[in-house]
Amino acid sequence: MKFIHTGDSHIGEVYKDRQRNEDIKDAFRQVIDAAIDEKADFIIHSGDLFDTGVPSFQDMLFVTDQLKRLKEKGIKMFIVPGSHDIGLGEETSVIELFDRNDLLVNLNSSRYIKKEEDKVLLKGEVYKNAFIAGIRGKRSRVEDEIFKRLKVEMRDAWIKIFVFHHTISALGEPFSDLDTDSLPKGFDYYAAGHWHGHRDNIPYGKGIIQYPGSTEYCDEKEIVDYKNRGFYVIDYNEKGIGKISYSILKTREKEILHIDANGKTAQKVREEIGQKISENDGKILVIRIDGKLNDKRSSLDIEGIKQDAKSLGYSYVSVNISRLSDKSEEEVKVSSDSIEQIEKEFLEKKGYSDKDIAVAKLLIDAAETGLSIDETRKKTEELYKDL
Ligand SMILES: [Mn+2]
Repeated sequence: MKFIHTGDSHIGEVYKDRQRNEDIKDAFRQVIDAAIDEKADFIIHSGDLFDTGVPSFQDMLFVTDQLKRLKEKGIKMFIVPGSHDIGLGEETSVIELFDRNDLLVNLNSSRYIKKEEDKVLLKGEVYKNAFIAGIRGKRSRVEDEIFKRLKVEMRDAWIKIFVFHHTISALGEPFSDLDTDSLPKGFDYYAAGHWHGHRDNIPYGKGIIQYPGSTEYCDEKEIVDYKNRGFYVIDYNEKGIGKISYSILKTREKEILHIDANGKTAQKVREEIGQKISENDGKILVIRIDGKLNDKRSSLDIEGIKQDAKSLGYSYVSVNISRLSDKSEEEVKVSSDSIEQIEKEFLEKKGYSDKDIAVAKLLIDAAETGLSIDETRKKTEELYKDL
């Protein structure tokens, strides 16, 4: 027996770039192809099938077509709604629409989960000698209380799979949203999603936790940080889990350029980039420019740089100047001594109007005092009325 574990497909408008959004769809299509080619018994999807809880009609049609291909081959997909699949109310999800149309199995559909005052009863399903249960992700980053009250109705099977959508503390990432120990015990395979990196074989009880990562790079940071994208193929039999392999998806070649702009003019930086890139067949290009430019930052023609690269064949170009400074930043010398006065003087010298400075002060104060969004909005409106 064999199943595929994938997650974080993010079908939707992840990028403001048509081609990249098509790439994302293509990666999902490759997973479906693999399930059919490998004659998988079923697919486990650990959430974020869509990038938004209200996907476009076109994106829903695309997913429908892919799920129908699986259904024709008798391959079921078991899924939990991810943080991105969930609608505004936290409880509903577009995933349920596909469940009711019998195109996938939503493991958090009301037939599997029952909330009582002090506990949450979770049922799963035994399918092809595997017991499968799971808990959906959450939209907010608040620690999920549901895990503390969880009672799983365990059933006998060759293997037991638990599907979830959280960044566990064991990963050591800066933003974890679930204490690893909160996961229910007694499963053999913990199919994790949410964190887009790829991490194998995290021991937990008698089982293992696995993150396959997203099927495509979902932003510039992921393009730079992650080496490749893929999904797991897991063999199992009456003795439990057998061989596990990580199947690499075919994603575009990528090129990461680091440009040191120190003491260079904007024109020189553009020329240097021009010398470092060359004709190609649809690569992804990320250019990170840092240092101190000997020109105004705004004189760097980012659109022009992108056009230069696109004319050579790059399919997607991202230019990152968040760590680029320019010489105008030195020119501000402040003489005030209180923090509030320094902020005010700095902004005045940078040429901001009294109105801008008042808004900036309000936002700084709001951040410091932890003012709620509603209160901040109310105060901002009051401020504009006065002005
Ligand atoms: Mn995700």
